[in-house]
Amino acid sequence: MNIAQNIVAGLDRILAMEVVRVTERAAVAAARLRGRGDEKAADQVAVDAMRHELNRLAIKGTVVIGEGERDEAPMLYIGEEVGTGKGPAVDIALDPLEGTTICAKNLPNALAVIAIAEKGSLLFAPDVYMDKIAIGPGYPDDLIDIDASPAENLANLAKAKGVGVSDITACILDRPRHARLIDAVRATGAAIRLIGDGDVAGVIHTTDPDETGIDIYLGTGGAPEGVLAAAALRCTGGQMQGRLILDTPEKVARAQKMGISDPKRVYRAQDMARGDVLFAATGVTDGNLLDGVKFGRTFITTHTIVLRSSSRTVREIKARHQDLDKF
Ligand code: VTB
Repeated sequence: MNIAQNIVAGLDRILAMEVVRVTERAAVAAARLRGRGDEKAADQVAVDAMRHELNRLAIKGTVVIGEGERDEAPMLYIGEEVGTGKGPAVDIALDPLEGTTICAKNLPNALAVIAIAEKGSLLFAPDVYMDKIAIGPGYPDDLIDIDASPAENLANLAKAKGVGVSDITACILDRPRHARLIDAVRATGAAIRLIGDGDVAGVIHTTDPDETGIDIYLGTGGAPEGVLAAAALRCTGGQMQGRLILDTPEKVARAQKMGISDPKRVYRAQDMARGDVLFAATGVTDGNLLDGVKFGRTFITTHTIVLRSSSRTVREIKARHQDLDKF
């Protein structure tokens, strides 16, 4: 097969294989610090490891969603150029350790995550909160509506799924700000899976309810995490809506600087991550969809999911790393 055939639509499909190493490496680094109570250290090693591997990819990448603004994040900051520079120009959204607290406490579903998209096709989201709602694939378009009440959304979902509302489970971040949302969902009879952190995983879990037990994601979390989750949903199918919470003039101004003119806009998954998108996540701690990194005496195993929007292929890659020196 020649290179022209590889570039069927959008991104070079070889990248989907190559990108696995990037999240694997970050996950292994973070996993060494699982359960040590040191979130910062776990994040730092994941960032270092991801950056190292990312810079070996044959891309001309720009970090669009990263560790923060240049002055606050020395590595993988927004705007940083990554990759060898010899290859396609791409946008990158990443979170070397999504769920630093989960990792520090050694709780489920910490991930190393990356999304790669064609240049200019990822939402340049400020680091503010985003109100989010998401469901998995196989439902009629526009079944969920971020402006409808939780009761309406849950009733519509249950009806479309052919079950009662009490058979539906919603995933919500366990935060005081969600007290009213939690009450509203409980009033319907639906169940709630409360998570401590990690709403990228929370959204992805809606795409496989039989495996994860989660049908819908609701609530506010980080906007950067919203873009990462949207990238994953673009690949798996499913629906998501998000709205930035720009509740101070300072935040509105910050968003405006990043090109966001309508502060109340509702973004669907396809508005946050357009065109051809690749997404990879490696489990750091054991989780509902991915196993965490396992350290054996002679090898390390990693479990990664790799998704591509143009083909909708979902690949799970279990790797046994025997050259331990490279980590
Ligand atoms: C979520 C979650 C992250 O931040 O976006 C959350 O996915 C939202 O912020 O893992 P608060 O913690 O302020 O509620 C994390 O928990 C941490 O980045």
